[in-house]
Amino acid sequence: MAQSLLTRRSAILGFAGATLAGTALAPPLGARAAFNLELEPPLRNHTRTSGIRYGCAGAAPNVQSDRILLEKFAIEANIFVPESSLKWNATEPLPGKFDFSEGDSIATFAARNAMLMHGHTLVWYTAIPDWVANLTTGQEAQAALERHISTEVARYRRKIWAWDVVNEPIEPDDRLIDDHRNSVWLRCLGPAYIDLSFRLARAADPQVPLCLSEYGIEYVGTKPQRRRASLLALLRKLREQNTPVDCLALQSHLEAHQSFDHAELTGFLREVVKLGYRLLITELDVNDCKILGSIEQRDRVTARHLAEYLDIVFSVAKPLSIATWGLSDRSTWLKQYWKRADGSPLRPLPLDADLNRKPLWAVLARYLTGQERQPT
Ligand code: 9MR
Repeated sequence: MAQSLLTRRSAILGFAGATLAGTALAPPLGARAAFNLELEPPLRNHTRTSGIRYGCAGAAPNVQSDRILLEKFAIEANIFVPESSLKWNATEPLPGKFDFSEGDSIATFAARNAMLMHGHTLVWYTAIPDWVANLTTGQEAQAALERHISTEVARYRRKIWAWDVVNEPIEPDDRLIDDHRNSVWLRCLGPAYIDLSFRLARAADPQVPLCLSEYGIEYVGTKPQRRRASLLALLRKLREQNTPVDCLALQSHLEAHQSFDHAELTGFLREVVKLGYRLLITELDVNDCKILGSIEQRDRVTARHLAEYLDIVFSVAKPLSIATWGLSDRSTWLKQYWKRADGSPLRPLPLDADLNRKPLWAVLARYLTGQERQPT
């Protein structure tokens, strides 16, 4: 076991450009035979046949202390999503003083393991340094966007699979025009900040797919309904303006206790695709905070929930990629905000805290083959 781990580690980390496709996985001690998931090929292997990439979000290797988890990233995924390393507060903490140490560390790791990066994210209302939050005029904000977007996008040209250019532009609770989210960008430039950001990104890299990323559109209820309507209206407007947006990034932070609005979500996605946008699933996790029962029962519920969701998306269009927000339950952002009543840890990701594959992993494997559901 130690020997095979060592061999795998050098295969993963040692050779620039080495691919892991086809890496055989020894079943870890304690794996449950019933599923036999450990013998299945890694998720990234399916890209060859389906064209769909699998990614996961994590911290940069130079800040990441969990080397074993990092190895699993390279085994399972062919996209590395910097969870925070490319956000404005990380890359331009002071005006014009760029720091790409974390982004570069991920780029190096990705190249060594035949992975691409998903660019997350250029323009967001949060994760910005004070000097950005305190901008007050349109002129200042435009100058900041121009320098930031052109520098960052140019730096990672050909290393980025797709860019989340504008992140989370809709927030009905802010009660502003067209449900735009309140942000320094909206205050200084009005809704035109979105068009400007995409044009700057396109100028800095004419090839890379550019995404608008949003969450909270999956379920029944007045708020998701309003988000879908306002997001669709925005996407329509951007098309009319010829704004260079290629894709809608569906964040897909799912909650297993909620009910999908099948008809509305399907209709929304159909309209988005009709407008010419491609779909990506970019921040997938399945929150089991309110699911009662044993671990096995909870895992069954989350797996069913994910399958139900992917069925809806795949019935409209095959997404270009599916990325989970993390890989293993040992490290998930949800921990900070959600606690289970029974005090046990959440299980929202494809691998458990011991890095064993779970039923959620199996659902992903099924859909990543691209054959589970054909668009109707
Ligand atoms: O998971 C991320 C967390 O570690 C960061 O502290 C936080 C602020 O930068 O962002 C989290 O990721 C968010 C993502 O960037 C955008 N969609 C929602 C994600 C979860 O909050």
